[in-house]
Amino acid sequence: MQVVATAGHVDHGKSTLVRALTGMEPDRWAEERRRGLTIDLGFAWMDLPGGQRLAFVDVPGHERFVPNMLAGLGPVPAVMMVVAADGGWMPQSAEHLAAIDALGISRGLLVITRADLADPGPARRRAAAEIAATCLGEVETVAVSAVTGAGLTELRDALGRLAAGLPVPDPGAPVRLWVDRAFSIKGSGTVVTGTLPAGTVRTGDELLLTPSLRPVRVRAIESMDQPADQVRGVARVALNLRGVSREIPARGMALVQPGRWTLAGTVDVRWAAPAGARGTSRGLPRELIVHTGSARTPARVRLLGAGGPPGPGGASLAPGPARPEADAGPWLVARLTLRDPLPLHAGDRLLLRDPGAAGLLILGAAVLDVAPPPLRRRGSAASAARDLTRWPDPPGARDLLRRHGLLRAGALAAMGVTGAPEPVAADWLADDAFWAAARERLAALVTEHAARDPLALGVPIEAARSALGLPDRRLAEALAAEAPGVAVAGGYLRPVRSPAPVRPGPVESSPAESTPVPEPLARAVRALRSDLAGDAFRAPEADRLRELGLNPRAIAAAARAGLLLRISEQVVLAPGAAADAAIVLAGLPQPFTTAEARKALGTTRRVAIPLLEFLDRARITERLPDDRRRLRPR
Ligand SMILES: Nc1nc2c(ncn2[C@@H]2O[C@H](COP(=O)(O)OP(=O)(O)O)[C@@H](O)[C@H]2O)c(=O)[nH]1
Ligand SMILES: [Mg+2]
Repeated sequence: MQVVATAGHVDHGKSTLVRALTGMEPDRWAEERRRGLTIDLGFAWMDLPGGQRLAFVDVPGHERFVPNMLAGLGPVPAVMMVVAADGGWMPQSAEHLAAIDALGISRGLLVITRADLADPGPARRRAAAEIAATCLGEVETVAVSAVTGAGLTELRDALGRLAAGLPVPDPGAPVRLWVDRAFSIKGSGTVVTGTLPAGTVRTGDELLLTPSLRPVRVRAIESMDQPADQVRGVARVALNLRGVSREIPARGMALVQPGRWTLAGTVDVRWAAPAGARGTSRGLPRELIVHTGSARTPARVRLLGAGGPPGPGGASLAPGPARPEADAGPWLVARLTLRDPLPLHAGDRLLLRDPGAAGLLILGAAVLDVAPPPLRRRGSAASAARDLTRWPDPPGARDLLRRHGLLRAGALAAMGVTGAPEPVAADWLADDAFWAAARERLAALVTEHAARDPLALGVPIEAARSALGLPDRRLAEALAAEAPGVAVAGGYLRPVRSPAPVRPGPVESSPAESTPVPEPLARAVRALRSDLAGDAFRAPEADRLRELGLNPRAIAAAARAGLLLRISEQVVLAPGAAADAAIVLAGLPQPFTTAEARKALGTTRRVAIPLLEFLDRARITERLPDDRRRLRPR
């Protein structure tokens, strides 16, 4: 199935044509039929000669109803431009064509209607020339009369060729259904309709209603009055929803698949400066109406700069702290602050419109960034513009990562770009250059710290994270693992080959590994130490001690010889374990709970509690009245 919207001046015969092709009435309202005037969107469909279904979204031509027209045009892939033979090229012919061009709709055909009333030649030549100058380019043209039926067969064939030539969208694409109608049916609840451009909707699916992101469930689906279990775009669909009260959905809201869209309140966009002053840096209004899909919202406009052309290669730019004085290139980059946030992807098209006093302005802008970083520093607008004028359309993962440095994989996917690299840590993606620079900064941080304070334990990972401005501790860990000359131990970063200084303390003061002990005891101790090698704080269980013949007397002897650290009767660790525990605990936010300590040490309560008490006694840690602990200052 495909969906085509009509376009053209009022009274040029759009609705009559849809009626003649489909046998259905596109003017749904009694008032429309009484006045013979399309006010709102109409919907009808036909079977094409090739067997394909083609649905029409019939739009109003009257200038007062342009917003309704744009709501119908927004999500469709193709248009049928209608010009009356006796009417010729008219203001809304031009306005609708400008909208088609701004939205980037590149498929369509031209129909000269009312051909029984006048020679279609002049209207056809003018319209074809106007259309050729837009992204529609050269289109097939058919002259028809809905009264005599002349040309209708040719038109059906031309529509068949148009539909057959349209790309088949990806059934796995993220679902975004712009609501163009919402109503309630007694007994079944809320129904919304819209043009599904791509992706698949199934009964039972959970979708989010924008802008609230309230979840709703698809109870039933109809497409062209037929019930369906699932429907793939392109299609006209009606969804019966569960989870919404009747008042909630309205035209301009969208149903989106969770996690696959960014609800954007601020977007960076780029457009080609039109001829004439308006829409260029000089004549740009401070506020514009943004149209996309069936939505429209006012937006504040902040011009960032001008330059171009996009893509790799020379972008010359006229930077300006406030507003560039002159256009240095054919491309303008601006930041839009939307009054109502919209579900968007980088690469989406926005129609920017100003029905202002200085004459109608329609611009077609490409969305570059749906979550742009704030422009805080002086000159950051100009440098953003310099960068963004060169971005490809649509932008790719690398462009967004270059700008943001770091992004979560889910956030990047919700921006709608492909080509994401492998994560650097957990679900974090990084720009190569950003990551390399961060690695260098981390190495420098660790070296400087060690030079300043050679006896220190090193830089706690948390401190490194915050010094580098990283949003997640795991990023600091991943960087440390990669950084040249940096070793990680117990939550501290220090230069390689600089051993951790052991805290001097009463318990660790006799590292007398050489004290002779009987060989069977030495063997038992070696076995126990190898148990502890991988998991320093997992003290062996009583069974294991018994198996090794380590009874309390043997343990006491080994501890006296400095071969073991005896924490309690049944808890034995390697010598140095207390110092290592101190290093780990120093990496925790202070003070910490027993549970936090246990987790950080990777051990059980059986070990953690006596170990903490041991550290308290050794005056390494301090127990607070609320049972939490902190490391004592050295
Ligand atoms: N003679 C003639 N009249 C037509 C033809 N198509 C439409 N009309 C008339 O033109 C008027 C406007 O048509 P309508 O479909 O409402 O135009 P729309 O505003 O573009 O939808 C109506 O009175 C139609 O009957 C045609 O091919 N020949
Ligand atoms: Mg009409």
